[in-house]
Amino acid sequence: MTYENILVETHGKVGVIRLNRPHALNALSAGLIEDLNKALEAFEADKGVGAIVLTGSEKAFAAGADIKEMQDKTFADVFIEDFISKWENVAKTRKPVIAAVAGFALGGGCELAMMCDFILAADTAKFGQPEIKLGVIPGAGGTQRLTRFVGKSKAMEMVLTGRMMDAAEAERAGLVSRVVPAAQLFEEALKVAATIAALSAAAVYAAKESVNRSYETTLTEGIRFERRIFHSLFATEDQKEGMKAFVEKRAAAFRNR
Ligand code: CO8
Repeated sequence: MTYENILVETHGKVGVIRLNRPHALNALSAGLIEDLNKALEAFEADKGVGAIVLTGSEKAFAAGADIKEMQDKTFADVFIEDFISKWENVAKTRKPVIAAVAGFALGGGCELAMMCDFILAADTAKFGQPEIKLGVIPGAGGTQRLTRFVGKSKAMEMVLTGRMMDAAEAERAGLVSRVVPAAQLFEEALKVAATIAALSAAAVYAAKESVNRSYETTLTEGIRFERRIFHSLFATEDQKEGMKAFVEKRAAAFRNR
């Protein structure tokens, strides 16, 4: 399938989605989000894909929602269409999604990266929530997810002033998992995604669900949830194979599904 606003390819068991509106720094138009949702759905259904990389260009992961498309909308327009509600699909994807961010990740672009399971950043990456400068506030989780990532003080400063954070600051603050030289970003993201895709799919889904649970419940409930999911993995062939392979000092051959 070909798309107008994204490029899609697979590298072994890794699905890659590249945001591709170069004339607008990958601004997130309705068309782009529609393409993104379709591509995610296709990778989610594809048994040959075990992990997904979401990336942009050297200059921009995405410079936010498309301001030109949004500027004339009225309150009734955005309220009735529930503007942005369809933009959350990345966060609902069950397969791991890694954001590989170079250049600008602003507004909805930063929010989109934060919806992924983790962010690998190029040393050129710049993160920000500049919506306040447009007379609005973040609308796709920026006030909520950024605060959970970096804490109240830094999130508040960024959301209130629109200041950008560079890659080094983003790593110090815990927004990104790692920073790599820009020229190595894509290869590194593919490598990490391939590592995940080679593991037991049941264990990978369970791990993702359990870490995400920590955002939505108390510590006691989260630990109980984790323990039960941990127990359930003893029902899989991959648990038998993974532990047997360790004891036999060989690489595990997971079934992956
Ligand atoms: N929307 C539409 N067009 C854009 C956007 C955008 N967000 N960002 C850049 N462009 C366009 C520019 O208009 C320009 O087009 P043209 O050549 O036709 O004039 C082209 O991309 C190149 O941009 P610049 O010339 O401005 O490039 P610079 O290198 O000088 O500056 C910046 C780069 C700093 C990134 C600058 O473009 C900028 O400030 N962009 C806007 C950033 C912004 O405010 N983002 C927040 C948008 S609001 C939002 O995201 C609300 C969240 C909604 C939820 C989203 C859910 C996922």
